[in-house]
Amino acid sequence: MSKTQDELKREVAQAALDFIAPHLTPASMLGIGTGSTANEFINLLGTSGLPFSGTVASSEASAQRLRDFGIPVLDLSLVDSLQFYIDGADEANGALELIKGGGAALTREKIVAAASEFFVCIADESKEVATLGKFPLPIEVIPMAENIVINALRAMGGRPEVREGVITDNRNIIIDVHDFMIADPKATETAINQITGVVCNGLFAHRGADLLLLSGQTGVRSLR
Ligand code: ABF
Repeated sequence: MSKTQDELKREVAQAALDFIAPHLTPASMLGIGTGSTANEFINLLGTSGLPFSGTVASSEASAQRLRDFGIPVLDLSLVDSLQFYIDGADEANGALELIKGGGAALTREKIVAAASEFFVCIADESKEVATLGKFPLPIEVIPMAENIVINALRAMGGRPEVREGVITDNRNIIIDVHDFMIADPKATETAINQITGVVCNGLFAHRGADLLLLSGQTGVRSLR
């Protein structure tokens, strides 16, 4: 019988916990991501009894889930660095470059990734692609710049659409870029960041994952 999506998420979350466990000390600080795969990781971490001192969360939802397990959650401004960041993704390629931000938390996720010594990305293999861009690329934008950013993204060959009814934690809008096959993720990440009014884009290419764990019907694959 084939494994369900939930079982695949649990399996890859367990693989991440097994990977970090030997490296943890009572001083370890962890960055924890957002989404259903990250939630499975929180469930396992919360009952693991492993040594670590606390966490920084990439969303309020994850922070609450961590606190429900009695795990300390700190503000990143109080922390020097994070030993590991464990989070999901919307798409991942073989170079460990990612699209993230389907949950609109991309700016916070990018800051946590930047503060981390080692990023473990966890996903089921449905997220694996040869070329990034089938998943619409999320971009956080200052509201008054909506039109100029949309025009610039059209000029780059994408089909930008404002995500209706969504305001980010930073009081900005999200523009999702559809039909955007991203041949050079690092160059595209840089180019989008140059558009005035863009706060952050969901390409995690310059700071991609350090380890990508992908669960499938035959087990968990590890890409580094
Ligand atoms: C976060 O959660 C986001 O960057 C990404 O959008 C999403 C993946 O969620 P799930 O694990 O539920 O597919 O990491």
